[in-house]
Amino acid sequence: MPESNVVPAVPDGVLVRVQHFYAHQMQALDAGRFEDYAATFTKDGIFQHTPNADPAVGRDGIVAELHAFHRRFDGDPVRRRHWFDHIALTPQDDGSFHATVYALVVTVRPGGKPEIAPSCLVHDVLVVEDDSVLTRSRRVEHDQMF
Ligand code: SDN
Repeated sequence: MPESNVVPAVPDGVLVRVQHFYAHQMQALDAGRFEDYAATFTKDGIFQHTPNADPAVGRDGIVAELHAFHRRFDGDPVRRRHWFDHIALTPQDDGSFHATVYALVVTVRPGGKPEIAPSCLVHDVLVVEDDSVLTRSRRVEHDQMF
């Protein structure tokens, strides 16, 4: 039963598990541990980090896409951190959760100031089971592209 028309009820504990999951998932990405990041998706997981680009499918596809994307930073001593906030969960009829999340990508180079770009809206479908959380699909919108 919804708490209100706009704020769906979510079972106790799910939000904290999702926050914990996102922290590990995004720290894996920012540390360049692409296999670990891909392992946070279901085996058939779908990942689209940039609009109008073909989505990566499956864990091997996600790893390959991330290696290809990050080649632009070869020789560039850059640190990128993906900050998530405002995690809005909506239970789906099949037991999964839809999550819309605000994400900021913060980039820093040695001695430089942090730059924030892009600002994103993330659309995830999360499979939350007794002992695991996995991303079934992720589609990232960029706020400057409208
Ligand atoms: O995994 C994400 C990403 C992501 O992987 C991104 C990548 O480059 C690789 C979760 C949530 C948001 C994002 C956002 C991005 C931004 C994207 C393109 C760029 O940085 O220019």
